[in-house]
Amino acid sequence: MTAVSPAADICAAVGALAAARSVTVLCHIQPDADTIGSGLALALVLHRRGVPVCVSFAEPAELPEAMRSLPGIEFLVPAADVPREVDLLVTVDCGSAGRLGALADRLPGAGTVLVLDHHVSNTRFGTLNVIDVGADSTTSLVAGILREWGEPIDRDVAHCLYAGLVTDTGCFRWGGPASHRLADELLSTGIDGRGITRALMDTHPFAWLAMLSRVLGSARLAPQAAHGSGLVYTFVHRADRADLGSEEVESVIDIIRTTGEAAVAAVFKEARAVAGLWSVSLRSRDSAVGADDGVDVARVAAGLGGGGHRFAAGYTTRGTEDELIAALLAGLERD
Ligand SMILES: [Mn+2]
Repeated sequence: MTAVSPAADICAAVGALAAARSVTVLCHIQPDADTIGSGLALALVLHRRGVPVCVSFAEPAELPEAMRSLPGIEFLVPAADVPREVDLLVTVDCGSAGRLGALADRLPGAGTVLVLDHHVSNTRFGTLNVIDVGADSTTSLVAGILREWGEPIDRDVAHCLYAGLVTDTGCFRWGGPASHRLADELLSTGIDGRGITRALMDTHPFAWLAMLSRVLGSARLAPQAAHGSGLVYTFVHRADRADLGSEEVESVIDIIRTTGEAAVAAVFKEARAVAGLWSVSLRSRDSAVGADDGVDVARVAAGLGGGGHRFAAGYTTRGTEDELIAALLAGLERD
């Protein structure tokens, strides 16, 4: 986790942004507040400079409810409306072109592709790649670019950046000193940090409780998995998620991963529209804070066709429950 992006990369990114005559910003599929916050912050700044800009993501069709109060939402366009050709295409928080979903087909029509990301598994699919694996969020990286660019972080931009920061640090549970300094800078613009956190992380519909009771009640513990470190896992079936948004489904891993008897946690989430298609969230943690012995789930996920960070990663797969769990157990044994 060293390889902090050289300052030269940041300068090149600033050069590309400052020179662009038109910009498309693409966020990853199943967007979270880090990718959307990064995209909207860039859009707000580019618009302020008079540059035509749009922001989009391939799926789902609608932005999750929790993110609809973010400033700059007016720059979001449906995937079908994203221009085929653009001067500069920026991807935010996407570890690979696959994370763009159907919008990956816009890459060839761009004069320059600028990849801004903090995933260790990033495939560097851009013309310019600014990958800072030391950044706790992509919005932190965007903040660094704005600083270098000399573009002020006003209240609306700060709101977007804070949204990604608070989400990707788990409400600052695993935020480093730089994240706390950035939070100080952003909150000093007068944004309502408490309100932003409440909207993004602390609000769920009543139906969430029933889903949780089914999904948590059927969780399994495999103490021998991952060379004896232990695995806890559960499945969220299509029927479980019927009336719920993706943010409710994504919240399950944050409860599962607190299990003390397991160093690795997994949540298998069946696609809403396709039976037997699963996206899998993986989390790991050290045996004690600072022990630095946690399983590298980015490597495990990469072996199964996905990617991510050392302690948080994911992949997409197909199969029966038995097949899914067998493949994951084998992947954990290999690591
Ligand atoms: Mn992120």
